Amino acid sequence: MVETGGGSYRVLTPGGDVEATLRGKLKQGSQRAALVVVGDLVGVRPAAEGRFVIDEVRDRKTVLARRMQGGHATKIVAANLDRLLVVASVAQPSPSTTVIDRMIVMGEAGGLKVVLVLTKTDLPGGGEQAATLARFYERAGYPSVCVSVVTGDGVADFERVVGSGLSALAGPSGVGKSSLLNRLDPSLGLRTSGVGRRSLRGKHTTVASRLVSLPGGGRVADTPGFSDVSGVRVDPEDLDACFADFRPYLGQCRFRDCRHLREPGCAVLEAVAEGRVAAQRHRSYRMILDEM
Ligand SMILES: Nc1nc2c(ncn2[C@@H]2O[C@H](COP(=O)(O)OP(=O)(O)OP(=O)(O)O)[C@@H](O)[C@H]2O)c(=O)[nH]1
Ligand SMILES: [Mg+2]
Ligand SMILES: [Zn+2]
Repeated sequence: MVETGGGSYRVLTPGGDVEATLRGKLKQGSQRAALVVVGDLVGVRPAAEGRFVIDEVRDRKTVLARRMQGGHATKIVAANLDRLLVVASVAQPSPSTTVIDRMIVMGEAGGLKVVLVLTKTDLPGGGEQAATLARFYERAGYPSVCVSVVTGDGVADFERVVGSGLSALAGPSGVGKSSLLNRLDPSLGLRTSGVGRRSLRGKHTTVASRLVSLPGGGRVADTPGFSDVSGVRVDPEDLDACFADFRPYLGQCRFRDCRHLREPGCAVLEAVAEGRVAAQRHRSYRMILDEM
């Protein structure tokens, strides 16, 4: 399923795109907010008057989910994604490792590969800033691409990263997510911030979720509600495994239920003390754990 909005779903079939609705029974059978999401593998059957209905949803390989604002309910945003592209700009807005780390956890928790996309390298000092961040996250176990849609630097690298499978872009407002997609396919004409943007504040510019097929291959989910990264959805005991740089040490702590906060004999804390794990990454871990 590649696009939803207003109760209608666009489904890619071997014979082309079809518009479909959910079969009433299937729709009512679940209490979940989103029964069918972008990326879902669905079965469609022709119905009366040339219409189609979705009558089957396959098990999901991965899910990208976020917590609803102010509540404990979670919302699945997309399914079966292969990777999450965590987008941060070197400036305007300045990058925050805390925000980046939260988004990484969101991807890890859903079983996605995570790739960092560092944008606006054309801005003064941007190249060095991007290289520093790339090195930092490389050490933590995450690859990155540095890109500028102004100079075109790194655009080919980005295109290679998204060139196969299903990806989603996550990142705060204004980091250049839509600009990147427009650069790969100018015919998309996605709205980018600038003229008229202010007046749209508070509303969702994108009301529907959709998967964009790129000319160079691959599909990218352009889903609303991704700027809000406060809603990490993961069980507290699984949070440590969402930090790639902690993983080599998990299971080596003295206590089996070690939270890696101040426990004696903690292998993660030891790695932090010895500089094998960045202190900043551990701070992000503690912050996210504190909020749970
Ligand atoms: N200098 C520079 N500016 C850029 C670059 N990419 C995007 N911008 C600018 O950054 C602003 C925000 O870009 P968008 O593509 O709208 O950002 P977005 O991440 O889609 O933002 P939301 O849709 O609000 O989440 C626009 O004014 C772009 O022109 C870049 O590589 N270099
Ligand atoms: Mg955008
Ligand atoms: Zn520990």
